[in-house]
Amino acid sequence: MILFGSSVSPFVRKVLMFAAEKGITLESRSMSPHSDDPQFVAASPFGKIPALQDGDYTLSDSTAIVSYLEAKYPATPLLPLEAKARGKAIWFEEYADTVMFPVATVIFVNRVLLPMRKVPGDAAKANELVAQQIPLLFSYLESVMPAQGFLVGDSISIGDISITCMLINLAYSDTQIDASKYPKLAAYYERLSARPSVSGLIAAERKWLGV
Ligand SMILES: N[C@@H](CCC(=O)N[C@@H](CS)C(=O)NCC(=O)O)C(=O)O
Repeated sequence: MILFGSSVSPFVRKVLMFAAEKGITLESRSMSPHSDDPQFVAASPFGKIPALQDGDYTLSDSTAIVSYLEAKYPATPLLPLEAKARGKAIWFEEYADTVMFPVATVIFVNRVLLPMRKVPGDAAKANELVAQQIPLLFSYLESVMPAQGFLVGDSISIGDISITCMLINLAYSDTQIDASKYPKLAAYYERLSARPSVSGLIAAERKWLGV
């Protein structure tokens, strides 16, 4: 199975971490959005990353891809089987993808990605989001965070993976979690980002991004 997309995208990293937690081997093929690579174009009709190719089957969108992988490899479930737990895990995935991402991506692009490409970023816009939006995002997470373990149940789920992958992009963007204000969130991020399923990616991405 080939996964197209650069892992500095939190959506691509989500799929790579998900696969690693399940022990699934994916061939990770680094790809920018809107690449004209014919295999990628066939897998991603709107040019977004990630996209998957599994033989003659193709799929775009991280949520669709992890759902496919979960159904194909049901061992070590990362989408909880119990109804209430499943609902909460998907909520945290959606919170990461639709509430955190619009904020995190503007900060990441302006503080890290554009400067890496020698294009000036809008530092004022990033600073404004860090000052005004990040406290709202982190306060909510702190309010739902357990002192130990995971967001839902006794084991890691798609909710943890999605939230962690979004926090990683914020960490690259000099948006650290202040442990004096958000102690449970800070400890959670330390635990989750140290997992072997993602720690190697973080080291490689930091090197590539120069952060
Ligand atoms: N909902 C999609 C979002 C994917 C997405 O927006 N990826 C970004 C990179 S982080 C992208 O490809 N952007 C290019 C574009 O939106 O045209 C998913 O979960 O995969």
